[in-house]
Amino acid sequence: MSEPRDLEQSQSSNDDRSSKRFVSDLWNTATSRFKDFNPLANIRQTVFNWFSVSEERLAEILTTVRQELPTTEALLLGKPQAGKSSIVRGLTGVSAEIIGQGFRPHTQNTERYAYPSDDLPLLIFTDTVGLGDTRRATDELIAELIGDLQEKTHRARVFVLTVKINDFATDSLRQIAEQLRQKYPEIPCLLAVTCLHELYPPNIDDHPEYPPNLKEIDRAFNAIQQNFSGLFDRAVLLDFTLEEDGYTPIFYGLEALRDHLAELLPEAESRAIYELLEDDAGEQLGNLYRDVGRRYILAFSVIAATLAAVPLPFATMPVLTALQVSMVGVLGQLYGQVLSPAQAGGIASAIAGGFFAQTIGRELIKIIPGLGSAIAASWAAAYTWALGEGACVYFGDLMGGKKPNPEKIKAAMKEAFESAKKRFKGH
Ligand SMILES: Nc1nc2c(ncn2[C@@H]2O[C@H](COP(=O)(O)OP(=O)(O)OP(=O)(O)O)[C@@H](O)[C@H]2O)c(=O)[nH]1
Ligand SMILES: [Mg+2]
Repeated sequence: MSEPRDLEQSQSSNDDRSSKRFVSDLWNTATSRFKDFNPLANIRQTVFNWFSVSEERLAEILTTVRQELPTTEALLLGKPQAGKSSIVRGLTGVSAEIIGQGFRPHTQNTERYAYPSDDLPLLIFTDTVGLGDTRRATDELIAELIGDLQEKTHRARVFVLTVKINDFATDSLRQIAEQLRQKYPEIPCLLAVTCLHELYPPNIDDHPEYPPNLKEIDRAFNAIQQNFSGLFDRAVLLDFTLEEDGYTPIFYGLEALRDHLAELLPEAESRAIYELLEDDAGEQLGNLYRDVGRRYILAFSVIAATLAAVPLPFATMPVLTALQVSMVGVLGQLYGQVLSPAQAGGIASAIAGGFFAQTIGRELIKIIPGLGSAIAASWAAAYTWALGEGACVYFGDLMGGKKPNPEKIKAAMKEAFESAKKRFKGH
């Protein structure tokens, strides 16, 4: 056992060692932090965040939009006994009770079936009453259907137009499909052709590999597509039978049906999302992009003012124009549009319209020593700002899937120009 002094000594040497370790740890962390402390990187990150739309915010808005988006709906349409309920059964697994006997109309009222379950309704299948059913006037059914469709639910929808492969008495159904297509061009339509085995040659008593490669089927399928041309976006061959019918698989073509729906639904949903974006969500998203856009516009406007302050008339015009065109290019990129300088130039002159003419006039002011340049500078800045705002409206419409509205752009430019002129006048 060492002497008390040693202990103290060892204690103090321990303290010494641990404080040394503490200091060296502190030093290492500080140096490593300092090594990591890269003010340039932070500035770069800050500037990057400043000039880019925050993904989190974007995701937040889109998530709320998605949450607001009611469940997507697939509406089954077709004549009685065409196989509508069989498709619903094939996709949702509901019992065969909903299926008819094959000769008299079965479904009496519109029924909705949630898929995969009522508590998690990712998709709603709306099974309708057969159109052209003598008992209930088709017009009444159409009115009911349109009534449902008119409900402003922002619901994404897909029509599933069901036609038996050997049914060519489909004039009234085609008229109804035309009516719906006209009224709801945004709702995609899947043409489902059913009961294939009714056209199988006698030597075939079960389903061939899918898709069937039989001329009888091809001929009829092409004729039906011809008959409904322009009224559907995709077509699929199906044969959904009951267990007791003895065909395998029972749901022949189910995968193909799912694939087509899977391709059409996002389109329907994205359209529904766009519709939703018409409302406040669209406003929020628009503002999110607009706010970031304005940071670019400010930078470009300040540069434009500096350029325009050069007291040599017309000297700066080409540079100013080039600057404004690259601003439009950068804003395009922000909104997800990759543009060549020529395209950006085209857009700049398209949305600027009359403003350019005025530019010329302003340049002449430069002749007035001292004063000219100041006016030209604030004018150039204000004009660049207005052009930027106009470009944001233009690209915002494109991003919203809408055709850019020239009046809206001009109004936005005018308003922006007036307020920017005031803002830049002080400078
Ligand atoms: N073989 C075959 N039979 C089918 C097919 N689709 C439906 N069926 C049969 O045709 C009959 C009518 O089918 P449903 O699904 O009830 O037809 P629906 O269009 O809902 O008829 P309604 O409710 O009356 O409008 C039933 O006996 C089905 O088994 C199919 O693709 N192939
Ligand atoms: Mg039915």
